[in-house]
Amino acid sequence: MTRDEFDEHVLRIQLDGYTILPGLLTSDECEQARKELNSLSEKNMWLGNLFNKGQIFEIVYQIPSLLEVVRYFLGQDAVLSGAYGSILSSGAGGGGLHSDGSITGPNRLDSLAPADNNLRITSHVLGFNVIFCISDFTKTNGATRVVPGSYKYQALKVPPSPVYGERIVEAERGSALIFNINTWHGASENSTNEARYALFTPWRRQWLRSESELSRIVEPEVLDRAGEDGKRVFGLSALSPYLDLSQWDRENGCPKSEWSHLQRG
Ligand SMILES: O=C(O)CCC(=O)C(=O)O
Repeated sequence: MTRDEFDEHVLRIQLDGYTILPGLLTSDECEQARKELNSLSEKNMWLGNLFNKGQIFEIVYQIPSLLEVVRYFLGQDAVLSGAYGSILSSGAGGGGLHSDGSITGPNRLDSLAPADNNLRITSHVLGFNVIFCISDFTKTNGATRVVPGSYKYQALKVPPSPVYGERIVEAERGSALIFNINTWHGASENSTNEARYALFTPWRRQWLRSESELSRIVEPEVLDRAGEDGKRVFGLSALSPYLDLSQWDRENGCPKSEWSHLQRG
């Protein structure tokens, strides 16, 4: 990515709340990911924490140009907070829009305090969703739709769809749509006969509660393959201590026997 391209993506995120990074995955990588999603799905496996379920998915947090944009907004210690697959079948999609971060993040209704006056935090980017297009995203196959600029809207409640300005994001296979989690978005209807494939890879500020605690989920060999950067990406570089030092058995690397009930899985 050239400096000018980087600046343009930054501006798009600042103005519209989203941008499209083209050509992050090759056609071969998309094909491998598609096959792997189908195979997991045929085995009835949940399409979450994909980095542990197929080596092809490890690429999603190892693309320098993507990391550069993510870290520009979320800090150098931004953490991956999930990696999900989506197979949107014919006829599925459409319906309402939502913001992300409504379960464990800043858009959680129950976390609004009375003094917030029903206003969410819009001053800073707190998280992104990064959607990898494993299929071409077209006007008719269920591509994500977004409302440009909606990330600045302070009220937490999302108006019913169709919302003024909402648009379907068309993007080539191998691109990634990156958007501020405050952006109102949702899948559009897939009116074609083929499934739409995608990977959803949300990122958060390191100090924000993630969708999943990946530091405790990631397999050791997956972490190994991520190299030094893996510790940041999976949030291991800034873990809060969960035991008092006096409770820790240094020699054996676990809680002392009288505190063994505090052992983390
Ligand atoms: O399927 C899509 O295009 C939208 C995905 C979505 O809404 C989400 O990841 O929060």
